[in-house]
Amino acid sequence: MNINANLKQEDQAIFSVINKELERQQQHIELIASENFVSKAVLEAVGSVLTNKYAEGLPSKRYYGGCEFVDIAEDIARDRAKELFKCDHVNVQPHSGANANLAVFYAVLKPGDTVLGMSLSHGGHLSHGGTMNISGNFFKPCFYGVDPLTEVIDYDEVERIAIKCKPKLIVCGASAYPRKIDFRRFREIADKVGAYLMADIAHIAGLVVASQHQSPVPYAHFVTTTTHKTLRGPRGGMVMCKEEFAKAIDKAVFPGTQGGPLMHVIAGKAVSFKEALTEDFANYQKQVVKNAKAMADRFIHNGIKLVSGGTDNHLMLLNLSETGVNGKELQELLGKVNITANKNTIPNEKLSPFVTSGLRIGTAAVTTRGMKEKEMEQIADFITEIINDRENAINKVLQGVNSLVADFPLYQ
Ligand code: DSN
Repeated sequence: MNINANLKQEDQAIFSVINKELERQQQHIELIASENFVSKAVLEAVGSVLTNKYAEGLPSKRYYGGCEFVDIAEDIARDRAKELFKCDHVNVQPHSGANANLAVFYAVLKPGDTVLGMSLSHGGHLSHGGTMNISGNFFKPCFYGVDPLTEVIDYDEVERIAIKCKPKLIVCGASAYPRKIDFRRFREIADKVGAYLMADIAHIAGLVVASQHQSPVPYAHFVTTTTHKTLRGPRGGMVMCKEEFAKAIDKAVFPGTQGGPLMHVIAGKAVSFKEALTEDFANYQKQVVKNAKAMADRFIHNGIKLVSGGTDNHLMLLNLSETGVNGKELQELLGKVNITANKNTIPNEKLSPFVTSGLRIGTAAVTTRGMKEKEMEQIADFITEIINDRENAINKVLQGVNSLVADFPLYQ
């Protein structure tokens, strides 16, 4: 079955969008820290007939007939996830990371209970108690951030805040934090105040699998993740937990916060977990971290300030406050030279979240394309030239980007 041929015939508009997006992905340098490129095998699983199937419930305990094959897919996904993360229990049904987080909140909290999470402007995520999100509206949020001088988490300060606000749940994990997170220390703090600990490893899941970051699994009561960032699977989420919370988590996902699971996506998750169990994947993650370090070093060499002075993981945050260009302007200028990144708030941000003084950069996607340290330096130089010379640098940098991406084909 040639899906694209049918799509072309039936819906020229969407066929054209998909082809243009493919071209964009091929021709741009993708630096959004939460994005990656899945394998063709994952694409095929997600684009499969499994999308036709309703399967509310869990394998062998469904509310629909005809689930004998999707049951196998979900069991494979669960077994592989358990092998990858060495967790007691996993639910692979959450449609997204935010849904995975919501399921944990629903499993252990009552409306009005206090949650301590990392502040959004210091790198946290809106589903960790953000006041514009259900997590901060139905629950009472309090926040920790980074130390104003070092720009890294000060665990003693987190402990002081936890003692003061007495949370029932502490959330660790971040969307824009370039340093390692000490999950063991977070568990000590949680134990001290009698709180549950949830680690959201959406960004660093691939690094955790490849031992490039401490695993939270031995320490956190709940571990949530997306499957599409460094883990390089299809867009989706999952929750891991200790055996004692297995039933509560499964119930919180369905029927608590979701209806039918997306079985085509669960099959895609299973395929990506198989890939993540390989030596190649571990080497890929090592290269992601080496690439981030090489790029960060080059920015520093070029005189660009980085939040916390560098990176330990797959991402870095440029502090643009002394450059004369803000995050929004830089994101737009980079768009003109086919470099995709996102503006981001930095600790103690003075500008609005729509403008920002920062740019977040990640190396997961460019590493999937096969780029290494040399290319990271080249990309840091492209971005530095744009920061320094703005519109005047566009023609030259665009030529450099075109020639770089031509050497690293994608989906060909
Ligand atoms: N939106 C994701 C990110 O870009 O980090 C987090 O959900």
